[in-house]
Amino acid sequence: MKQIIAHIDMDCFFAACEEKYDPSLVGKPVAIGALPSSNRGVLCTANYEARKYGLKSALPISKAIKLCPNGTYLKPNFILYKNESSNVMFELKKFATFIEQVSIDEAYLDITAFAKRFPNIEDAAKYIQDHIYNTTKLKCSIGVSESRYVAKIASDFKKPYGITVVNDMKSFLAPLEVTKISGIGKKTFEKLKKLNILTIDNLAKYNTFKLIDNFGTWIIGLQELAKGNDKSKVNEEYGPRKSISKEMTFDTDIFLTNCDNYITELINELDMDKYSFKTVSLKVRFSDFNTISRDISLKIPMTSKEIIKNKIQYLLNSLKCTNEETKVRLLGIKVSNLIFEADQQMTINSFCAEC
Ligand code: TTP
Ligand code: MG
Repeated sequence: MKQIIAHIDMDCFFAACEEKYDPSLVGKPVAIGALPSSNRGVLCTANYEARKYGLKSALPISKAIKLCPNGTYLKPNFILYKNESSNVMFELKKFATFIEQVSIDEAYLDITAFAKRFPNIEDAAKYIQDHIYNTTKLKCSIGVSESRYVAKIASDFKKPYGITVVNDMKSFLAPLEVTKISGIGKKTFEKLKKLNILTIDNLAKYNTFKLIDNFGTWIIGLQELAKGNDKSKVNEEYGPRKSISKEMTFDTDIFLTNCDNYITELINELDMDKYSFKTVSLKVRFSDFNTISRDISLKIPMTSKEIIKNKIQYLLNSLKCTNEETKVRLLGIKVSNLIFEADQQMTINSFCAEC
């Protein structure tokens, strides 16, 4: 392999974090997300015990309770998951020349140099998997390939706690359903089916001109992926955070005039870490699903939650629909235009140096 890319995806991440701190949950069906008491909302995830009952991400809680009445249902603890995610990423960096975190529980690693220390790539991947488990007590699955997107498909291949190394991309990809290629959603799949394109191999071998006639030139990129042609690299580091936000969907719609306490609750839950912000935004979804958002910008970066509260209050008042009857389904707040503490310090230092 010219480059060796590993895609790491943690197993039932939110549920595994909960099990880590409450071992009594291990071996029992556990789901994280909406609570049975709310009867509204969906699951974020479920552990592998719960998946035997059909519980999974995005399943409405009302259905989940019917499928698994004796399951343990927990409210998400995002601060815990973020901390655990940081620990995992910290450990993963030890093996990668380049690392790119793409979500809370997954990352691409360029392990070309690291893998050379082992007799084969499987051993290198096993070493990483064991190290993550030993240091964080969390399990992951790993896919390895010369191509980023094949590595991602491979990490899902033997979940949980699996390792899949793809040496021969063509034969690995050929029998897979074409929807495994990210970018091929339901609609495109329906159209592909009409052309008898069901597998990745079907797409790879289909006449390119006929494909363009049916889909447009954008399909060429996907056909190249189907052929196993993917030259993309692991981008150095994950970029700085762009925003910090919190949303709340109400079990029963509330009056806009009664939002204050919920706003305070949302602001208290904002995990500001070491960031200051220059923009504050409010999002409101009304009972008819009409959704609006309003922003306000500050002259200088701030860290105070009191300021967020003042600005959100101002934005709420400016909605001009404070009709007593107006009801709200969802409230969201966001701070953006973020500056990380260290960068801010650097700016101040360079400013002082110029004085
Ligand atoms: P995933 O990696 O998609 O799922 P998972 O880690 O729970 O399970 P798997 O073993 O199949 O990888 O997502 C990571 C976390 O992101 C998941 O634990 C919860 C959260 N999440 C949601 O909140 N909503 C969703 O719809 C999905 C898919 C995930
Ligand atoms: Mg996962």
